[in-house]
Amino acid sequence: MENNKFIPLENFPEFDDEEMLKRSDFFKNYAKRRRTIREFSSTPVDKDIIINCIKAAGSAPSGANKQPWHFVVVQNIEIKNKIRIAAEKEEREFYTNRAPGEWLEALEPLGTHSQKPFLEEAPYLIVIFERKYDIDTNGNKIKNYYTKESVGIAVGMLINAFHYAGLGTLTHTPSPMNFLNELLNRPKNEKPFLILVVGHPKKEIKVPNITKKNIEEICTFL
Ligand code: IYR
Repeated sequence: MENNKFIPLENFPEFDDEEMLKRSDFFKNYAKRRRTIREFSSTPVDKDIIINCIKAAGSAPSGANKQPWHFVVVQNIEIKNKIRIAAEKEEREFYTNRAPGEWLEALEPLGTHSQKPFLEEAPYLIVIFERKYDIDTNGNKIKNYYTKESVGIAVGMLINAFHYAGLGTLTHTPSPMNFLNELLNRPKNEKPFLILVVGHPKKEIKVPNITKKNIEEICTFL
């Protein structure tokens, strides 16, 4: 019998060195144009763009290829409103009581606060859930592996996919955010990972005057 456990590597891109250098340079320059957006316009965004980007994220590598993620795409204004109310409740607590002074100081350059109008204004909230374990048809638990790492990689790819498509994103993590399970009707094996707010930036907004570390600071060659 034919062994089809392994198949030929097909359709894998191959470029010469010069082309790879050009492509990596283009990608680096393009990636550096991404900014976290905190003020979104309500301009609609074609749902097929969202689907394409989630399909790209779904191609991410994951522990034992378990793909331990679920993406809930929220467009419905009533659900967005409920998310905003619940998130702002946690955020008010965070900014007034929960966050230590050192944390608030670290956030100061970003100008964040407990009001989160973008949760209603942006056309899409994508709530990403980390599937801590799977459940088979008999209700048995099936182990997943490296779920946090896997979902982190997928979300990184999602952010880049939206950036490549020309959309702005914000990684928003109200803490705690277990209210999202109930609001979005997700099972208990799924843990909210973050909310990715997606849409066009509002016209003429300002963003924090912050910089990224240079290559010497973030990288060591041995
Ligand atoms: N979740 C809060 C606080 C916050 C925390 C970090 I770390 C940030 O990089 C940004 C914000 C909020 O969304 O305001």
